[in-house]
Formats: sequence, structure tokens, C-alpha cells
Amino acid sequence: MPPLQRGALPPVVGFIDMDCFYVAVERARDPRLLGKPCAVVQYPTGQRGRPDLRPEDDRWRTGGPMGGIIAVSYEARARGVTRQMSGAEAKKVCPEVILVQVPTAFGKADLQIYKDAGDAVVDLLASRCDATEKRSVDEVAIDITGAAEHLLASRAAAELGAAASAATHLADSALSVDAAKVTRSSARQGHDKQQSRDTSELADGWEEVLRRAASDPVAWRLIAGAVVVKELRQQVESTLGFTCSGGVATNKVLAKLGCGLHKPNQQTLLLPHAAPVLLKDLPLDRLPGLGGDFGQAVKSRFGVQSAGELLQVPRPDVLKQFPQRGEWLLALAAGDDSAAEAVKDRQLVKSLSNGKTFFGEKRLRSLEEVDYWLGELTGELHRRYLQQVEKHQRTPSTLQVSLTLDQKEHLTRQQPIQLGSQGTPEQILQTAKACARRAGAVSGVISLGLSLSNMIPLEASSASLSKFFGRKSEGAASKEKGEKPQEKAKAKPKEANLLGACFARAADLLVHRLNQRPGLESCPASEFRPAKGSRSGRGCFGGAPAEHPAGDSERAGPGAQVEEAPL
Ligand code: DCP
Repeated sequence: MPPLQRGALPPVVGFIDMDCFYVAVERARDPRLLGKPCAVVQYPTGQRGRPDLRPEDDRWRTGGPMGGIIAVSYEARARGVTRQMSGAEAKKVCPEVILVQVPTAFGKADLQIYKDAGDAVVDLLASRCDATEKRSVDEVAIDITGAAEHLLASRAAAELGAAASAATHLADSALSVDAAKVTRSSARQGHDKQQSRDTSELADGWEEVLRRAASDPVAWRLIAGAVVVKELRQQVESTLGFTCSGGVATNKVLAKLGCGLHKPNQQTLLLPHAAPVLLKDLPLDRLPGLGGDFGQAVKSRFGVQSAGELLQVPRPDVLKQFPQRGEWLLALAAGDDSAAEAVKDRQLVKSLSNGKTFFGEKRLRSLEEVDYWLGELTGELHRRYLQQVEKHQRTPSTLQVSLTLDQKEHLTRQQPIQLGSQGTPEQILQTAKACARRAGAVSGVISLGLSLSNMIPLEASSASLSKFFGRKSEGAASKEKGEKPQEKAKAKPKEANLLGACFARAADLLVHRLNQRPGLESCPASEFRPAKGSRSGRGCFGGAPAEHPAGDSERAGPGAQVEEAPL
């Protein structure tokens, strides 16, 4: 094994993608589903007056025409069931398929069990990784450089080589190159070549790789990384009961690409020399950031379909057509490390949001109806707020209500909120209602959103502010000293002023911070205006999008085309 040159080498990056994740979570709840063709269906919810599904309700309902499938077990995929089919369609192609309904709460799909399961995976991975970056509910990029170096220092090269080769596909093997020709939509649906492999099928190319790695420290670190990923995957399965697939490379783009080549319950190593082989015929839409409109524009501008074809376009032409993203585009198509950022360590969520759409006849026609749904949205949001407090000791300091009217007018109103560590649903609801009233007379609401943002550490929240100023609440302080509250009456105006000044200062700071966010013009607290070019004609924050880190966003539901953010 060649000597390590710490720091001079690229990082060892892994990518983990859970297998048929919502199905896996349901199987953990009900082992009767194990090994059977099954799918998770999401039905339309939120008929006012219709009770939510309770946990004890029968969740094995067959699908009506409206329900859409959002997750499919590999057994059901093999029998022709695909995502986006209705429950009824799935039953037609596979009568034995078991359909499990997404739980509902507060009048809408309740994805909390899936989010919690995804978080549990991240927590487990974090114990052995230098950085964990949650990319979606079931995908995590991990920096495993430290763990790989540790293995290289503590285990014999032969042992590592044997462990990696027994568990890992090579990205330039015939099987992998074949799998890479599948388009993004087929890959997402679960293409027909997806199946667990016998380990004997992995041998293709490993002998040569181990021979070459003898003089290549980058390759050795990645081989050790493959062993780390194998061990992490085993740990996820034995601890949480979920299988997952993995990829290993020198950057997130390649690690994710490798990860998607062989599923379920498999892993793929993408060594630097394999990148050009793999990328040559790779459909462009398989690359992160090119699955949507931008990818379409690139394809039609140059008449190309694959990454290899894009690299044949003269560089100046690409840079001329795409002056801002041309360099990145070419690096991406070449599998260059510069196309991907380093794995960012676990991001704390910047906001918690919850929303619901009301199309057609369902649109909300009165403030009373808006209030009702704000109450429903509050329930789930309050639960997630409490989790933030417990897990991260952070509390939100701003509440925002957003409404889209059927003339496509978008209104947002926000105001500070002091929830501290024990905020109640009632507090959230009252503030939300106050915001909704500030939006004026509303009718024909087709979407309603409620969010809590500007998370601050608990110490900086209101309860601690008074502590900071050396005061406790009037009653509590008096009680401790055995005084009656009225005996402190004289001090009251001074304290009220002090706390008032303190909150005013906190509000000023908040406004200052908010005004520094892109898309907002600086303006006094009492008079937020939308930034120029924002979509909103009215409202505090205009069209500035709420911040949703990848890990906190909800899937758009059945049939949704989710464009993936560049890595
Ligand atoms: N999901 C959703 N709506 C979509 C797509 C997915 O709600 N339009 C949910 C259900 C999936 C989960 O997100 O289980 C993860 O999505 P993936 O695309 O990673 O697919 P799976 O994990 O289900 O399957 P695979 O094993 O192919 O990754």
C-alpha cells in the first residue's frame, strides 16, 4: 500500500440512498409486509368534516381512482407496479399487491414517521462520518475520509481489498455501464435491471483494480471507503431494519451517480479512472441539476443526449451559450471534482413549514375557513417545533402566513413570535390568525402556508432574555423570596421598560437580519415591502422563497416531478 499523503488527496465521499424508503418504514411497522409485493399510496385528504385516519385504522385499503402510489417494493416492481399508478391500476397489474396508505393527521398526509426514520439514519451515519449532508428524506452524502484513513492505518491491505471487492460493484464494469444507460425517469421508477446481485457477479475488474491500487493512494483510500460504506450499511440494517444502497467516489456527484447504478441493497465504487468510461454514454438527465428545464435546454441547444456527447462540443461554444454555468456544466460532464461542493455537515433546518392546497371547489372562501385550516396546519407545525427545541435547543422567532388566491395573487404576512421552549399550539394559531387578518379580506384561497423561521438558540429566546437582565418573572421571583407579588409593584414600570426595551432591541436585530436576506430591501419593521422583482404585489416578504434545506422539504406527493438541486 503506498504511503498516505494527508491533505494532498481528494476526500473520500459516500452517498447513501435508502431502498423503497416509505415501504421500508411501513415494513418496520408491520413485518407482515416483509418480502411481499407492496406499495405506499397517498390519497387526497382534507375534506372538511372527514375525520383523520387514526393509527389503529385499517391502513391496507385498496386504492380508489384518486390515490397515487409514491413508493413501491422491489417485489411489486418486478410484477409491473410503478410509482404514479393509482391503487386500482396497481391491483390490476398485480392483484396480490398490498397497498398501505400514508398516515394522515390534521387533514393532510402526515409524513412524520418517514421523516423521523430518515433522521434516525442520518444520526446513525453521523457517528462515524466527518460530515453528513441530508439531501432528501432518504438520501445522505457523507464525508468518510477520516474513517477510511483509520481503516487504512488499522487493517491489512489484503483484508481491505477482500472486504471491498466482495461487496462492491465497480462503476466501469459491464453491468454498471449497462445500468448507466437508463434515463433518469426509468431509474426513478425502478428499471427492470434492478435486482440484488450474487457477490460472484461483482468480481468483474476487481483483480486489475487491486493490482493498480498498489501504487495509487487515491484508489486505496476509496477502496477503504467502500469498506466503510459496507459497514455503515450493515449497521443501518441491523440497527434500524432498513436496507440501503451506497456509492463511493471523490465527490458527491460521482458518489450519488455510483449509488444509483445498483439497487437495492448494493453499493458501487467509482474510481477516478472509471469516470470517463461511465459518463461517456450517461444520459445527461442522470446528472444532478440537469433533470429539469436546464438539462433540456442544454440538450436541445447542442443536440446532445449524453455527458460524453456534451464533452465533444467545443468548449468556447458551451461557455458562449452558458456564460454563467458553462464551466460547471463541463466539469459535471467530465466527472471533475470541481463540479461538486464539499459535503456540508448536517444542516440545522432554517425553517419549519406546513401548507395545503385547495383547488377547484375546495378553495377557501372565508376568513373562517382560513382560520380552520390554520388550526389544522398548526397541529403538525407545533409538533415539529417541539422536536427542534428538544433536539437542537433552538426556537423560531418569526411566524409567516402565506396565501395564494385564485387570481394567482400571492400574499405573505409575518410577525415575530416568542415561543421559547414551551410554546403552545394556541400561541402559534393566534399569531397566525393575526397575520391572516393583516392580509385583509381574503377569498378564493387556493393555497395556505404557515411557517416558523429565524431559529435562534433557546438561550437567546425571551425567557433567557429576562434572565440575562437579571430578572425572573414577577410572580416567580416574588414567590422565591416569600414576597407577595403586589409588594414588588413599585419596581414594575422599570422592569416593564427594561424588558420592553430588550424586546424592542431583539425585534430590531431580527429586522436587521431579515433585511440582510437576499431578495429583501431594507425597510423599517413596521413597513416591510417586497423586493423589486419579487412575485408578490403585497406582503412582507414578497416572493423571497422560504428557506427549505434539502432535509426538511416534503415530497410533492404522487406524480410530482421533483427537480433535483445541483449537489
Ligand atoms: N416520494 C414521494 N413522492 C414522490 C417520490 C418519492 O413521496 N414523487 C417518497 C416515497 C419514497 C421516498 O420519497 O419512498 C424516497 O424516494 P426515492 O425516489 O428515493 O425512491 P424510493 O426510496 O421509494 O425507491 P428507490 O429504492 O428506488 O430509491
